[in-house]
Amino acid sequence: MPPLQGGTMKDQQAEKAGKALDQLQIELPSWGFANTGTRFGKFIQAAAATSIEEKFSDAGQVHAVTGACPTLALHVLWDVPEGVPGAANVKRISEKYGVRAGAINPNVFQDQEYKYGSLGNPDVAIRRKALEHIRESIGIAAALGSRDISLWFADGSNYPGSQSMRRRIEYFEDGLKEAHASLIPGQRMLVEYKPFEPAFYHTDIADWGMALLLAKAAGPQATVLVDTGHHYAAQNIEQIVAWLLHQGMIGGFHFNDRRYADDDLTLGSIDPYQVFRIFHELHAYAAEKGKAADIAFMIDQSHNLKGKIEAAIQTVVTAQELFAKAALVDHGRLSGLQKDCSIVDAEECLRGAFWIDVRPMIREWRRGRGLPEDPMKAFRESGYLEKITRERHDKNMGAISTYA
Ligand code: RM4
Ligand code: MN
Ligand code: MN
Repeated sequence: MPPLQGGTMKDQQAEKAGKALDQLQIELPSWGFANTGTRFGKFIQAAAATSIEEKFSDAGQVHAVTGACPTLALHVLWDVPEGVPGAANVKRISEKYGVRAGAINPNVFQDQEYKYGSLGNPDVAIRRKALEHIRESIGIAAALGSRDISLWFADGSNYPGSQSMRRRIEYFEDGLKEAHASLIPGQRMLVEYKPFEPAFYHTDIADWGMALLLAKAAGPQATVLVDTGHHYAAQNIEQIVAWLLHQGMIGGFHFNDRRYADDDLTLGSIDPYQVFRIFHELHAYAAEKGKAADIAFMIDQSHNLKGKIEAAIQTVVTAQELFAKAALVDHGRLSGLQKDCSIVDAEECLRGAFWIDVRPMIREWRRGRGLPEDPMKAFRESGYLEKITRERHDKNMGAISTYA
């Protein structure tokens, strides 16, 4: 690529990367700051957040060093168990720490009644209970000024013949339609899919096709949420993203990485090229249409081994690096090469961007915005971790770490 007048190729790349980074805001998950575990037990961290206030405080630290995380996704039962009346307190805390409430996640999987499902349950009374909870969540979102209601369902069955999969499609269509009717203008409903777990025979919303059809059935404010960890190992996720972009139906991402199943590992830790390819689809779409798709970028990870705040910072930095790299693909040149079926050159055009070291450009971008060049170092030097470790130690260490 020959340099254009008025700037070296490096300058142009830095400008492109910077423009992309200006647009990348990443939502943190409240549950990513609390102690969580595996099926076998919890490893308690002394510094983990023990309240909604501490979650906002921790998120504020990630935002302070990255400048990229102005919102925090909330899980209703874990964060706002009082329902709509609890919204005022969340608002107060959110203002105190300079982080807004993001997507509201209803919880229709934790209560005993949901053993055989929520919106897909054969018992109409339980379907109603789930619907009422989703409506309450929509009310919380309205009270907090949150745009997105993020829906994930654990619904499914473990044994062939034990449930009517087809009947449950109807229950889901009806329930989502009714929930959609409670949305206020401007709100969105994001429908998440996942192939298995906790159900191991059938999951009611198992893949993007099912999520897409249900979102379409629900109404115009419903779209699909792609959790990068919710696919089978060989799945081409960027192709799913391409399809959803084409349909105007991609509303959000849950970022994480995986090696085997829904591992919730740090984004890009296992396969950074996969994340790059997803970002490339988004940038290529924006270049072609002159406008980026309206997508909520959210993290959905829970770390047992890494420190929670450090893991969040590492994820945001990784997302920025891969997003910036993907922004450096020469779309004009690539589309010419694709037309000519110049396979090797087209592939190299894409792959070449992946290998550009964007870190110096990102440091520069941070400097220009008054942010620390190295967010992790800035966090470690802040003394915050030592402070919360002292303050929260006793509370966390008294927690139960076994599920037995
Ligand atoms: C699921 C899914 C959802 C999350 C629940 C708790 O695996 O990723 O987004 O809310 O876990
Ligand atoms: Mn998720
Ligand atoms: Mn998940």
